[in-house]
Amino acid sequence: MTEEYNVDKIKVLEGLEAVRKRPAMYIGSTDERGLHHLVEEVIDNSVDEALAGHCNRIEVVIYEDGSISINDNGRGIPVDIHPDYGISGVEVVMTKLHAGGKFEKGAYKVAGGLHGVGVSVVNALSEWLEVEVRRDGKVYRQRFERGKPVTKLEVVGTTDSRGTRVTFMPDREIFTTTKFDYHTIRRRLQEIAFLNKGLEIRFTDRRYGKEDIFKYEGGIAEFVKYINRNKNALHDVIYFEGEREGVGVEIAIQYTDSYAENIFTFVNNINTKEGGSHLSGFKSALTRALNEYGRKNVFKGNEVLSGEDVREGLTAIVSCRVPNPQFEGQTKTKLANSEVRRAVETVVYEKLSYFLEENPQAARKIIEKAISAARAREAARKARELTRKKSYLESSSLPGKLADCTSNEPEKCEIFIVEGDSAGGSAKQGRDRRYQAILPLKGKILNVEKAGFDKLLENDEIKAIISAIGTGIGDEFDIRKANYHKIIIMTDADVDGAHIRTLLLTFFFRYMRPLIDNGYIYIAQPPLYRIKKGKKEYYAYSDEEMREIVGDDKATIQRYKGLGEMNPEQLWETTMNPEKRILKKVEIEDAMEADELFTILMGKNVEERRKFIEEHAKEVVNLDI
Ligand code: 0RA
Repeated sequence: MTEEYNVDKIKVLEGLEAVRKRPAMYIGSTDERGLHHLVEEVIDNSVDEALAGHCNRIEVVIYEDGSISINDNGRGIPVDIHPDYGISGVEVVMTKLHAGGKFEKGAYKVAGGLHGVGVSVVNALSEWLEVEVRRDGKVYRQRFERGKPVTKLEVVGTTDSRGTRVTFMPDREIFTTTKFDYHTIRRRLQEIAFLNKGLEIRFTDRRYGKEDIFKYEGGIAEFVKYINRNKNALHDVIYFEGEREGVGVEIAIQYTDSYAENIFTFVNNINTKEGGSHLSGFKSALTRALNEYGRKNVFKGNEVLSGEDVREGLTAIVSCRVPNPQFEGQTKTKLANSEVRRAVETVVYEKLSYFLEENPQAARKIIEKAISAARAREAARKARELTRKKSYLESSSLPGKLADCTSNEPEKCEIFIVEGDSAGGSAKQGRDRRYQAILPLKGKILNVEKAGFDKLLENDEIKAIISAIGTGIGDEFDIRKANYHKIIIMTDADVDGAHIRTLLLTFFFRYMRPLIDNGYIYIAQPPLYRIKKGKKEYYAYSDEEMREIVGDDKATIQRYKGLGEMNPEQLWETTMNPEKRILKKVEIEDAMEADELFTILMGKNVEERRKFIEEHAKEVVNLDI
């Protein structure tokens, strides 16, 4: 051994110092996302009070100086002295990691994932934090700086109200940005208000003079109505709740005439993006209840509705209260508790069957929608079988236009989906044929938002994409069969290019969603300008960069209108060469916003679309979803 074991090197980190040393271990990251976890954490504590039935109002204020306060009318953090620590409850909650025991809040505490790390973590990562507690007729206050108390817990007044107000300034020494985003916080607050009927949430952003009040007596039923506001609903929202094995189940359902499936699931107000046991319980009860009702009342022959059939055009919220939630999955947002599957399945089957019997008109519309989905699927299956016989969709015989790569290792392979035959030609010549495949698209691909499953498989461009990628679509999708781990959309930097890109993204989002969730989809960034300065050549990918390169000496500027204007070498150099190119990974932070975006951008309502594009001009141009 060359290095001696050195006891001095081992330093046992204790308390909040550990949090300041390794903030990412507690809040995931120190970027904008981590910053907003701080806000989430404090809000969660207030919402926990609401869940326990002690609080019906939460107030969030962002101040001009960039600090934020979260105020609630809950029980207030205990102020008496903790027997083990000899300090007040407030100080325990603010300075001890995972303070439990005497100050345990019990019942539906949020736990797992990045949530439930404790307000002490927020305190540790704040330049300063002030807590005000209103309890037993008195107002108490204490201030901390970078996690350390700088005042005692003092009585500063009297009051006849109760509650807790936490005000903090995130630490610039920790975070890469300390600017709270109005939209991120507003969206989450509205979501919390939808999920907790009757809870009033006020949000004020003094930096911009904005104010919102969210309060929904109808809870998740209003949530579903809100999500479907730009779609054509087939019936009024169906809402029911129940309890089994200590698990609270709340469901809201509404079918529209669209083809998309939108199920959002929550556990103790946490968005379980990866689904889990509650989602599978819901799906199986839905399929069972609708088939049974159909058999008794609607079917003429021996029809059987599949899961996909009964979920076409469905928007649903599944919200559960689970005493000890266990989360798994890549982002720790997949519910593992098996008792929840049984609870949700029982409640949904019972209550939905009852609803269908009591509301034959709505029931008929829903069953008929599912039957037509089943017919389209059956037609598509037959068509596929026909084309299979012609061995068109078989992975062994790829579409004629595809110039495949030679490597058989999907992890190393990429496919460029290219707009237009001429750019496709350049890409084929310019590529590294070992790892890069090229699939040129002739025209615009089908708008899947306006077409059903049967039309989907009649479209040549879509067929070519499906067979090249190899995973299948919908319920048959299997990511392990992907022929490429990078699927790169390469379109012109103009309006048509943007349109084709959106059409492709809509298709991937609706039918091959796991490709997006697993980070397989990318957007190529071709340069906007070629600049010649003397003998040197430069490429610029934005106006800003172009101005920087041009500077104040002489230069010739060529503006690229399309990929077709570049020769194979240029296309390789600027857009395809892994060493030099810029790729944007497509990430969907918020599935609800993506649904709204695609519904409006690709849907039938022209007036809505015009309004939306006016309001979101920037995002639509960049397509940063
Ligand atoms: C510990 C115990 C109790 C409540 C809280 C903490 C509490 C924390 C926060 C943070 C923001 N708002 C909050 N409201 C309450 C239970 C108190 C009791 O049993 O009286």
